[in-house]
Amino acid sequence: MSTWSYTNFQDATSPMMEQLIFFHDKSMIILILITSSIIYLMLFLLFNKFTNKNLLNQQNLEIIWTLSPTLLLLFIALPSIHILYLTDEMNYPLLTIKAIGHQWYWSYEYTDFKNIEFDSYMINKNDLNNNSSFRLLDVDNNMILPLNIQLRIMVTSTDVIHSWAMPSMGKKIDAVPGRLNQISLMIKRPGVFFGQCSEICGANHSFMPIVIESIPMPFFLNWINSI
Ligand SMILES: [Cu+2]
Repeated sequence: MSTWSYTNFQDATSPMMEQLIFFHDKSMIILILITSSIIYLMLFLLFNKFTNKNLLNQQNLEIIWTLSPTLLLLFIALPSIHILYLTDEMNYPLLTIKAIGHQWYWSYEYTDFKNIEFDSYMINKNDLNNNSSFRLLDVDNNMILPLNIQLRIMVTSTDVIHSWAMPSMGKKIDAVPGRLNQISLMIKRPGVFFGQCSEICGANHSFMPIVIESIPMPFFLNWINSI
């Protein structure tokens, strides 16, 4: 999870988030390369007294400084589009869970099983366990999901637009009333992961966090049977 003054990405929990972080790092390297070379050129131009009588018409130079930015942009655009389309890929999900936004809590329906649905409210400040809970992030009923399984989350809302977001998995999708949005998800690590509603949805927008608890498949089936 993200803690105080942590400005970087959270550790990736899903393969898609790993790819997003790789792409971010790659484009940052290109960005630094461009910025530093431009700064160097500008300073070089400012602080020297050289003149070049041939610089009035230099076709070769113009070809180079038109083509090189084009190529750089292509090197950014192609992987970006690749990842964009990969995030939309469904990959034959084995389990579907419906996440429904309400003012102001989430509810989850495990539609592959009979009558498994529950609400997920933030734990009030007064009810927090000081040793083990996180203020404004922990909920009374975690969304429990199995590890290493292709999942599908269907997201919708009953009142206003909310947004279901889980940063460590690279997922964020709007919960729109009357519309069913879907995202695919594969969790590669066991643990408890935190997200928050990411669409300003009313007075208690800040108080409808999302908690995913990922556990191995046998434990998940035990949990399903125990409900
Ligand atoms: Cu909301």
